[in-house]
Amino acid sequence: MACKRGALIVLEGVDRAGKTTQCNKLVQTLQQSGQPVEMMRFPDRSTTIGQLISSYLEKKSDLEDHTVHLLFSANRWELVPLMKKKLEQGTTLVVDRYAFSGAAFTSAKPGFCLDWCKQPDVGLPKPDLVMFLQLSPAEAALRGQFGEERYETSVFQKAVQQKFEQLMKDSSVNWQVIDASQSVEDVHENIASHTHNAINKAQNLPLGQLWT
Ligand code: ADP
Ligand code: 2DT
Ligand code: MG
Repeated sequence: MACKRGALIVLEGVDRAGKTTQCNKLVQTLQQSGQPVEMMRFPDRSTTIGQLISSYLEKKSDLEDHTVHLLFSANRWELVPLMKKKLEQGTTLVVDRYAFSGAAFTSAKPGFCLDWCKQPDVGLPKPDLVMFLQLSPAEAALRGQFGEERYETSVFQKAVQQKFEQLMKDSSVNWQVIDASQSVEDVHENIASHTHNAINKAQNLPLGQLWT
């Protein structure tokens, strides 16, 4: 019998919503239950393209806005062969940010429309589940100050949140909004339950193409 494919699980959300914390916990829980699983994150700062992005985010270099948008997308595309291989081998991928961050962050800049921002990522492997960790700016503030990287300001984050809300109206994507204001454990239980369902469903479905 052919091996059942893994699921592509994405966590999105604003700054300090708990994406990285929850991705790590989810991977740990799935590993403990014997599920083949790996974590990925975008941007993946380890590649040559990722290093250009990282330097931009750290404000060590400036890049023209369209250019950096395309680099973020290229950073996903360069990992597609590896992602497909892992999924086909039955490994579930838990991904910290994906094309939705790409479209939300660039379209929050003046002069960019959401539709243009989505185009470079059309046809990427389609996530079986995208969980949006919802947290108000006031609750995020209780989790500490903004960092030093580009985009980490309250005005910009509010614009990004609005763009995510627009993206979530698209019913071709399996969105689940998660209340990220609960304890780490409670949020984890909710996320794990949605993930188990998505893994079971994905086994019998071909991998889709995003925004096609
Ligand atoms: P993100 O990756 O979305 O920016 P992180 O996972 O890095 O968020 O979490 C941001 C901060 O908030 C960290 O200090 C983390 O320990 C804390 N944190 C994460 N989840 C919760 C939670 N449910 N309740 C309280 N604090 C949290
Ligand atoms: P973290 O490494 O802390 O998640 O921050 N971003 C991300 C974009 O502008 N476009 C993208 O395509 C992606 C994936 C969001 C990464 C920062 O980069 C932004 C915050
Ligand atoms: Mg993070």
